Amino acid sequence: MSTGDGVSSNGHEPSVHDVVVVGAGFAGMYTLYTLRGLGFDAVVVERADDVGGTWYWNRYPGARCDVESMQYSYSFDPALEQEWEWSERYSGQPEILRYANHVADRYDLRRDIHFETTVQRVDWDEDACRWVLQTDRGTYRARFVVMATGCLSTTNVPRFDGAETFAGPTFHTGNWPHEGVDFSGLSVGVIGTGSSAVQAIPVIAAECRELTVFQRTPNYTVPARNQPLDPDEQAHWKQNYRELRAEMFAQRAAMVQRLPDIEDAAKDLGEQEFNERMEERWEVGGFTFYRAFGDVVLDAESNERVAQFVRDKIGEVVDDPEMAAKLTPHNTIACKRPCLDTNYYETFNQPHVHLVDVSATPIERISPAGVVVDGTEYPVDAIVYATGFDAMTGTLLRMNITGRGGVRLADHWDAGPRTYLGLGVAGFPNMFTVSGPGSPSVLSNMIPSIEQHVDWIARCLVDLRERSTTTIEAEPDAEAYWVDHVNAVADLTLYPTCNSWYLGANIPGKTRVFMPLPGFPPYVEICEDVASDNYRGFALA
Ligand code: N01
Repeated sequence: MSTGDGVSSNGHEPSVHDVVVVGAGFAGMYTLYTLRGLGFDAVVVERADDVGGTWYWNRYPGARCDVESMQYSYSFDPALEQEWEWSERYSGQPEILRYANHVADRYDLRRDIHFETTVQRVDWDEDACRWVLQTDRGTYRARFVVMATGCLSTTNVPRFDGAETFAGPTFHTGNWPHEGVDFSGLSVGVIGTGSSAVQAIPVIAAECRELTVFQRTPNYTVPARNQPLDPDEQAHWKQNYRELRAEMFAQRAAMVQRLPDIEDAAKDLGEQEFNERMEERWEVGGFTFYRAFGDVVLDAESNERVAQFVRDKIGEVVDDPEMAAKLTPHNTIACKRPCLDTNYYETFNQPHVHLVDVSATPIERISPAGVVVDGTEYPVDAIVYATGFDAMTGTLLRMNITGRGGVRLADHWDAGPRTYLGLGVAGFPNMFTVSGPGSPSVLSNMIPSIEQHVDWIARCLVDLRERSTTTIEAEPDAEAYWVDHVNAVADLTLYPTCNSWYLGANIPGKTRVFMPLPGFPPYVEICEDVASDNYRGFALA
């Protein structure tokens, strides 16, 4: 089968394909599965030596998904849904990686995945109407390219003076050694207090001799209440998967909560009713906490009330008032990615756990023996960078992509990422981004979001094939309209009020633009509508 350009799946040039997919995480694997099933000659290139993406790289102690297991899985094959057994309410990284491997084996995906292959350049060849991908293993040509490169796949390692002089080992949570790390007997420094650190700190603290956490911004976190998955609950999901998946898709973050979403305003409730509702959700655990009211990320007064509830909890959990004060955030709650934890605040009651506030006086430098803040050296044997990612755009921009007329994606996105629907970019024909900037992506449950994007792309490729259309490209006006739309939706919320990675604010020099689009169901509707309306906003040639 071919896309009409003479390149067949049985073609003699092994490096020429209908579609090259970049990345073998959940997005890349599902893209390959789907396109192969539709008769396209698709190949995946992946820099790692195996599948799993995020779950391949993020092997830090305590790494676990914040989305509940029964909802963080593929829905495309009912047989797969039925046969896979999850063991905990939230799956740990090893279990999710086992699942990714199971999927790769079950559908024989590896035969079309070229591992240990890093993309170095991606250029649109105008005359041949093809993409040319230069990798460290040779050149690939394809009519279409699908960037399944993940939203959090390029690590952010801040430049600290003297970092290279440190005598001990250093680790980044997003690039953890596969053989694991033994911290027993060591004094460990952790830099950062985001989601990764919130998960890793209690586990590292349980193992090491001394733990010193360097905190720039205190974080709100809500108990996850992880536990073994109740077999009856698993059976219930398996018996009702179709209805429950439909329910997930109707939710703004594409996941069903344990307690119903309530849409009233937090600021309107009496003291007792407010506290009862919050307490119940604190006990149930998970993101349902943020769904107690409809306006937590919309109204500053309501937000402050919910934030104060968590601040009071920190005061109750942490014994030392000085430590509690340092751990207490004062910014808007949930405008950064909310964290879920297992004994995070409790960990700071342990005598061997120390907290260094680097908000007013940043880390000055790294010395051979430790971390220096405000002239004081904190000796550590090992440093864990839990400092996050150059999110959403970092990986795409590092691939040196040039489109029509040799225009660099980096230049086109100079003032922040510009896409149409988070799927296409003007001037970059036949290039699709899965969970790209401008789509719900990281504000939603990633696997359903990925499936929605890949299904849309697959339908589009089939439509193009049937019409013998060779290129599809976002129109500049449609792209401009979409960028305005994403900003307008974000401006209705409190999201832009924090220095978050959603805005690119964690990377020095990165343009601040709110990158994901809040609201999954209306987005899905728009995508359907665009496709049904002859791909409105895309030029077909
Ligand atoms: O990264 P982060 P992360 N000096 O950017 C600090 C997903 N995730 O890896 O807040 C000192 O959130 C920085 O401080 P500040 C999830 O979407 C999912 O933890 O910028 N500190 C912050 O505390 C999450 O949001 C799961 O002031 C510095 C920390 O480093 C995303 O990944 C689990 C610094 C970085 O926090 C990223 O989380 C884990 C400096 N120079 C992660 N630079 C799931 O459960 C940065 N920091 C699915």
